[in-house]
Amino acid sequence: MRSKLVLHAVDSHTEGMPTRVITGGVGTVPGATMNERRLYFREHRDDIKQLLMNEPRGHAAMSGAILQPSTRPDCDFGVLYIEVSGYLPMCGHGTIGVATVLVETGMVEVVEPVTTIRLDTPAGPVVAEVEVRDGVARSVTLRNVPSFAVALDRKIRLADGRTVTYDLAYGGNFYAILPLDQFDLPFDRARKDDILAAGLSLMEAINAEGEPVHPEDPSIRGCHHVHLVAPGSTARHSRHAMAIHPGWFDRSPCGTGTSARMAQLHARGELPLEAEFLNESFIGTHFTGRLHGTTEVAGVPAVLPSFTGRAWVTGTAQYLLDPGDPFPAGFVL
Ligand code: PYC
Repeated sequence: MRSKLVLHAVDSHTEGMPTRVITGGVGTVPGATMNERRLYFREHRDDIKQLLMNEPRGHAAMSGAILQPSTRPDCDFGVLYIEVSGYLPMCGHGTIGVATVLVETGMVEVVEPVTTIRLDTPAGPVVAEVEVRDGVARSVTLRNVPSFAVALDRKIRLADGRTVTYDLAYGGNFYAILPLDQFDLPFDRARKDDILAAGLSLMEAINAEGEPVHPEDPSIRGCHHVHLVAPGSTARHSRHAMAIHPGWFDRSPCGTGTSARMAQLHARGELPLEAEFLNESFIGTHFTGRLHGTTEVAGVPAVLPSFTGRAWVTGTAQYLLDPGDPFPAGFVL
């Protein structure tokens, strides 16, 4: 067996969505902040992301997180998020996977009933409170970055001539949020290709008109997620399909999407602070969310969200690259 590199991984899934947690083999990525490391990695080490996310080691909806030393004295670990689609500033399901792996592998001191882990992410620090019973991580409550509504009731014309009305909100990534029935589609997995195409067409139109940009960090930009709300959803229990660039669905209820959705509902006056919000994924799994307070991001009114979900370890692996492998970056079919 030969290999040009060895990447150590603990694979997990959060409410159905994979997170391949890379625990060793990458080294410390240059950069004074995790966002600088994200940009460096995207520029100089995309080969590692492609190897780990693309086929044959990954698949079209693969997602992962690379553990790093923290760049901040108040955090335990740094995290870089990788996906088939690129490098997210923040990923909720991925962070729940990371926190679960850190506890279950004993990489952090495990305290019952709650192990608190502070994580340095490209979007800012977040806190994971892992509920631990009999040494097992049962659930993770993640206190996410400040989230905010960018626009409500914005109209846009799509390539097929249809005009839709959507809200735009930020929860660690930018989310366009709108009822699925604006596309005359049922909330039915049998129509997933049409639902995905609808989400991608809106994404394309929004970015063509002008990418949303984070008011404090212009490197966080673009709308790559469309939150298609199912009929019958309310401000307490919502179901959705999350279409993600370049063409896949989140299997989990999407943590940053849940945060953005709660910020949108709060901006609409429909979700008060401390009210429980149940957010259900396309496959029927759920996160429970809550808003704990208000703040401002560069003068924009924002909320402080948390969400709770579960993750399970699915395997451990050492990913190798044989020098004779014809697909060192994998491939996308
Ligand atoms: O859970 O935040 C999330 C997420 C983003 C993309 C896929 N999952």
